[in-house]
Amino acid sequence: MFEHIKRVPGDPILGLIDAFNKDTNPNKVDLGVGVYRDDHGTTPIMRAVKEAEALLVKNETTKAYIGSHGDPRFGKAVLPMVLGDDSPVLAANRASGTQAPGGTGALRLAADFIRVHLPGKGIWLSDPTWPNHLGLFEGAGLKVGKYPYVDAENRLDFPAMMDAIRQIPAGNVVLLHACCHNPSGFDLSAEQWQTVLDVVRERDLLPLVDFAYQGFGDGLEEDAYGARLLAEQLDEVLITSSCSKNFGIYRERTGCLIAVAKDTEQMENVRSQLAITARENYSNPPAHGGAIVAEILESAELAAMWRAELTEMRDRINGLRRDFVEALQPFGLAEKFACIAEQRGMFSYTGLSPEQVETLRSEFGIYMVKSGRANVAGLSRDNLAYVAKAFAAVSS
Ligand code: PLP
Ligand code: TYF
Repeated sequence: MFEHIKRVPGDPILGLIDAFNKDTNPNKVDLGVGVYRDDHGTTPIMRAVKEAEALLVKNETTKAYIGSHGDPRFGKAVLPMVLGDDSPVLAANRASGTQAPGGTGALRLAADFIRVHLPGKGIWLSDPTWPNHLGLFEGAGLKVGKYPYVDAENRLDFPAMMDAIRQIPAGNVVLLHACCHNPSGFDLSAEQWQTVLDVVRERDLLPLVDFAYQGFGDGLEEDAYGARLLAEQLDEVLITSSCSKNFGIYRERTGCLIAVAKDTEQMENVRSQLAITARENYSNPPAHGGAIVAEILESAELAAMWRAELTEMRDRINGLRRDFVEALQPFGLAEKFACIAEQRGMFSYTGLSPEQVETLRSEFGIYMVKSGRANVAGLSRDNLAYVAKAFAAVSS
């Protein structure tokens, strides 16, 4: 029965974890997989999360099923985080939250929902995008299209992006990264989001906003600008929110599919269908991560602690971006890599070629994704000068 099954290579990004761990180079630097790192290169548990978990252990009374939409406390806490405390969408009661196993689980829910309820419709992804988008949407049976995002000079190519989006047939879905674009780090300005809104409206497209890094770009509120604009101005929007990065609870698998509809009636209809989609996939989402998030956001004290920790992480990354460009100055490379200080979130498209990435790995023990994507959080005070020197060596 299984004779015909061929072995395939693993995920190239997750594969970097193994390769890095096996490398014996004492100077090795991990700029690969997208997890936050502190100055010691570790991915710590946030203090607010630890405190919330202590409370949960003490106060949790049951492990019974939480239901297909997840913990109602989680939904109540996450919707205002994403849409805004005084969101007109929430005031109009036209947004529904379904807790999901991570942002990935939320994306899969969205994909299944689109296949079943918008039959024949496809989804258009930015080129480049998070590689898992492609497999996930194709795996769900959707036709996948692409729109350009980065040009040959490693800059955001907004005109080409919009030209392509204008060609998408009405009724189809366009995936947009809310902030901290993975892999490029190039985000849209307020003015550019307005253009996206105009075109989406004119072309009658359904936006699916993937929001995996809220708080990692310019701030919790600032990063939500585009998602909120679309949700407030359009009748229908899907948003997939991930708590993996901003709460540092990657392995707890915590995310939310937010469905915004024209009115309460349509929202409730969609919501009832999403319960079926969730039930047929995994029945109920894992509870622990959602409970942590609810515990934090419901407590003024824990929420303030969490916001301060998130700000510290964001400031560290943005500081490293500036420091790294400065460290490249003596090599005459500050201008060439100036984009690193302008990009936002964990990732930077450096513009390095696959060959240069390979040399960084074989000669310097510096691990990056082949596309030239670097996880800026993997830089630190200790390795910054070493990495700058290595960049200079492969750039000459
Ligand atoms: N979307 C993007 C753009 C991502 O980079 C990630 C990262 O893993 C995800 C979604 C999925 O996040 P999660 O780990 O919550 O499934
Ligand atoms: O892009 C990244 O590095 C993160 C983590 O299949 C990730 O989004 C990478 C690959 C994958 C799942 C998560």
